[in-house]
Amino acid sequence: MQQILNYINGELRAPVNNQWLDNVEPATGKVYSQIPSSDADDVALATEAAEKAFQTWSITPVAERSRIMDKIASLIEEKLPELAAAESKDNGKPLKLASHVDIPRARDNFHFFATGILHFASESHAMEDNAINYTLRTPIGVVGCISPWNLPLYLFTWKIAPALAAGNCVVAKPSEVTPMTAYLLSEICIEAGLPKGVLNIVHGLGQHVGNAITEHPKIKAISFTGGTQTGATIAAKAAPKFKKLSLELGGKNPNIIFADCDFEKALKTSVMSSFANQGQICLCGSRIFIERSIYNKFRDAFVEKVNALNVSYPTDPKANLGAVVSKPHMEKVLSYIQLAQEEGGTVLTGGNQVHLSDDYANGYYIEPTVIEGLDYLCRTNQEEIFGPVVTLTPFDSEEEVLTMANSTEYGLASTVWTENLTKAHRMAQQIEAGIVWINCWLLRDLRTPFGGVKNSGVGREGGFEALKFFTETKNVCVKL
Ligand code: TXE
Repeated sequence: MQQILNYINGELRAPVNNQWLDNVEPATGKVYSQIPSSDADDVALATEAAEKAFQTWSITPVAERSRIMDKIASLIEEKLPELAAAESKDNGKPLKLASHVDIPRARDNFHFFATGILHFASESHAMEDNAINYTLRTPIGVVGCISPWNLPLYLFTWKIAPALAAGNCVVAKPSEVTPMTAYLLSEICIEAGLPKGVLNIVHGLGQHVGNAITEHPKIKAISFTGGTQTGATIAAKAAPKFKKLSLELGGKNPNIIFADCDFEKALKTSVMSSFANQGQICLCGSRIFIERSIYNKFRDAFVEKVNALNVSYPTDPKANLGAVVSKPHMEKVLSYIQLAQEEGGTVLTGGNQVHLSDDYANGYYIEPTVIEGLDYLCRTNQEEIFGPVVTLTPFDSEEEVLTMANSTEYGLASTVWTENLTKAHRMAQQIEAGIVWINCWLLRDLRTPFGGVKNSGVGREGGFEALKFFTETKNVCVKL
């Protein structure tokens, strides 16, 4: 049985306590590898290595940091098939999704910040009374990056790349549910010649490793993506230590479809925004609001397309949906489908666990599920399900749909479908979200600010926002 290792001070090593966790393949429900069940001792070693490496990495010329990071990007590209296969096996997502989305984006994250750092500048402010101010943005030191299981390498590198580019050293923790590609990234970093201790990857449980990262006095900033509840736990521990915090949390995103939309485009994209990655993307549009005059037409056409989706094992080229990430998560999603029916919803299609055959008989598969007839304030429409489940709700006016869209504790992303530009901009202004897509979904420019409001998080990732997060800002005022 393969045992993956921590990556500390440039070496692949077992956890100090020699304790291991089973890693289950969602497609089959079988244990296929083991990961370190590390603890505070491993985080201490990683932090010590990072602190030592920081003395050099922080003053390494930006062009050299950029070169090494671009080498990592090239190696991710070179090893794309192996990384995609590992990601698909670890997460349960279709192989073609890992190949076309997850791993290319991980490559792009490294390439983007390897070049972005070359253009990162700061301001100066001249004063009338013969003085000038200039702003210095310097690396923080050792930072912590904690990431989730839904887009494992994609989100892991989305944090690590800007942190390294800005000259910090990192103690990173991938989800214990999907550790494999983070382990393969360790090997890539060694091959790329990343100096030892610059990046350290510690595997294990959130309450042991994640918590130790949050608590460690020498780790000055925490960048976290995951559940809102966990985000609150991290914030409570980090706040008294005055650590910088970037929290990308849950979402319950509205997908608003007006009668004057481009119907076919809205329909096709809504299938994607509902069920991509088995609905396990914090940006998925899980609450679909449809203007009443086209409600029946859209509902029927949408259900017809959903019925044509193929739930299958991840390496099946025909798979539109693969397995959800774990047995507990499958049970959580199925419990919400049960709740929806108790709250008065009607399941228009789906609603059941899918039982495949042979090797996949014990995998975690759920039918794409569409539910109508629920009140917009019921739990099903207020709580993040994070699976292949969407609800349909008609609306009669902009005011009504804005009230419903903004009614949850979340505010991450939203989608608006209308050919009326004025209405689109009016909606974008009033929707409580960090991201508004108009006539598109998941169209991403890495330079843009990324993050949510309310219980969807604090701070912004992306572009210079990320580089500013991972630097300390100092103003120097000089009397001329
Ligand atoms: O997140 P967790 P999970 C949502 C989604 C999902 C829920 C839980 O609703 O069902 O969050 O998912 C580490 N201190 N999203 O289990 O538990 C943990 O080990 C420090 C939305 O993935 O938050 C993992 O590495 N770290 C999200 C990471 O935090 C802790 C994507 C995320 O785990 C910790 C995924 C602690 N006390 C889930 N406890 C998005 N916004 O994209 C856990 N961790």
